Amino acid sequence: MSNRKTDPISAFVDAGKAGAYLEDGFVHIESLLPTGYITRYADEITRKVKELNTLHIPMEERNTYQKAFIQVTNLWRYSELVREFVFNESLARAATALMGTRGVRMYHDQALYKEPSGGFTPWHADQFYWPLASEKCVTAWIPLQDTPMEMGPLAFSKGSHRFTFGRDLPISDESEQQIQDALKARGFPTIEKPFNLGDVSFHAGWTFHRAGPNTTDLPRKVMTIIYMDIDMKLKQPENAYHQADLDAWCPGAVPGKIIDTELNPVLFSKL
Ligand SMILES: O=C(O)CCC(=O)C(=O)O
Repeated sequence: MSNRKTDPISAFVDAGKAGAYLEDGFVHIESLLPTGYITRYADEITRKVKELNTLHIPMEERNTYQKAFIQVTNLWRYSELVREFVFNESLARAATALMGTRGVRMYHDQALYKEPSGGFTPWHADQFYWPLASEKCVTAWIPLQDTPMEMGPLAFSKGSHRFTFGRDLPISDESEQQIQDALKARGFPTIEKPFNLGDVSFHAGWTFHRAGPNTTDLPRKVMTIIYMDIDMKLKQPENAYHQADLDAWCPGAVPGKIIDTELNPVLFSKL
């Protein structure tokens, strides 16, 4: 990870592959992180997910969103080891290169564990939830094990970050159906393939994505890091989700001003 000239992230950034991300709205990079690097942190992430999870109702009593995954957020605040993983400077540099910004800040992190028999993740675009003034925000999706099709790897609608239909739909059965139909009608291809341990994808805030169910008897463990432009400004909240996100991820931030609270440290800066 430390050898800038030869590590895969530098190779990726230096090869100028950001163009594919900007064009497609996502990029799946194979073998971006050494497998040993991920396994060093995976058990601690899982420990924290078990400790902090508040969703304890049986699968059959859950709604579609709850069936999709256990969601535990901002783990970096609860574990020094997870903080080290989430603050990985090389990953933040890759996010910076993809978005073409002068650096990135933390928006938040979240673990998304799709349990055995966990349901599908409906089509949605994350930025519907986020009170962010520009589209320069990106999620790194990092599986903590090999993720074959039966486990529900993340799937992307290629080029859909420019498609405005469905941007007002929260994750739900309605978003799954309506967005699916609209993307199909407009001919956006769905790109869905397994992830090997070490693969990382990055998707933009407005890119539509989903995941299939987990039909295996093992949990699909995934850690995500959500980066935003170092100069990202807060947008005036337009819905209850925006307000909830503002309260959770950047309390005290002011509409029209750069988001710079203690929960939004700079993770990489070119300066
Ligand atoms: O992991 C999943 O099933 C969904 C992930 C997702 O929606 C995201 O990372 O934005």
